[in-house]
Amino acid sequence: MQVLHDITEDIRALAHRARHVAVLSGAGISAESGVPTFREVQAGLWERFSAEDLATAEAFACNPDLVWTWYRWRQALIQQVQPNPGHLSLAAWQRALNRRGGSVTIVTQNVDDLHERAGAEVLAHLHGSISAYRCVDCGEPHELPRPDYDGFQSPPEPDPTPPCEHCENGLLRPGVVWFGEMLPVEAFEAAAEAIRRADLVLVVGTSGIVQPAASLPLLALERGTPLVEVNPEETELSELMDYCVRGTSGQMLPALTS
Ligand code: BJW
Repeated sequence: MQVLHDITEDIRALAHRARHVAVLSGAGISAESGVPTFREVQAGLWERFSAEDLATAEAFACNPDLVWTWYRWRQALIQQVQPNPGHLSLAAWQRALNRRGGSVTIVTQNVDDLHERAGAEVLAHLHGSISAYRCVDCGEPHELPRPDYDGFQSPPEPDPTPPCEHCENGLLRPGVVWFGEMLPVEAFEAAAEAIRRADLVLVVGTSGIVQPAASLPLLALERGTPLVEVNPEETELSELMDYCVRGTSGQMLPALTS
């Protein structure tokens, strides 16, 4: 494993030679847009809670209004922020490689839509989407108006969780994957296939703590496919990498992909 603090000619050459690239992204890629990462300390009403404690079915069952409001506030914040140069450069690279008959396949653990708003196509949102809703009882999908919180302000007091208008029995929940829940099987299999097919795999802005997403880079390792991490910090996955680029995705991805 080689640790780099800038994009060197070697690594740029690796990126230029690749025809089929797979990217596994995590919360860090959206950090420079202003979306807090999952494992940093929260602010305002939320500072007493860790994100890991709120992202569970048990937390929702115990205190649905609290968990509901946390998600609506995060959705409001995500709507208010913009894609950053990390998202934009991956989208541009995807278009450029597509034109040359290659591909950049993006697999994200993020529940935001910043890759898409940057103009990229995303193969799989492994942990779902923060703007999708369904009933906890009957599973009926629901569309809701955008939250009217100001995501930049101190988060509001808990709001009541809306009931399902379809079965009139259950409450609505966000369409995300909580701890202890299965990932969408087709999305996970498509992601695994993209990593197996790739001739270069980038792992960007993820701590590599959460399974099974964190095991996807092992599929590249098994095949000897070059693995490159972009993250300012060492992670659980760093040891698997050929190169660890120690910098932010907003700075390093434009240099790597141009
Ligand atoms: C920058 C940056 C910048 C900062 N530029 N970088 C095997 C062993 C042990 C446990 C398990 C296991 N298999 C399964 C489990 C249990 C569990 C798990 O993994 N637990 C771990 C905590 C140990 N997994 C599950 O429960 C999964 N389900 C499952 O396995 O089902 C099968 C099953 C069912 C029943 C019983 C048993 C098994 C489901 C996992 C779902 C995860 N969901 C969440 C919440 C989504 C909704 C929401 O957003 O609220 O997904 S948790 C949270 O973590 C979220 C994220 O997508 C995910 C990953 O986090 P990520 O993206 O890595 O963010 P951070 O914050 O951790 O890291 C940010 C990184 O960015 C850092 O490294 C920074 O340095 C970096 N960074 N600024 C680049 N500018």
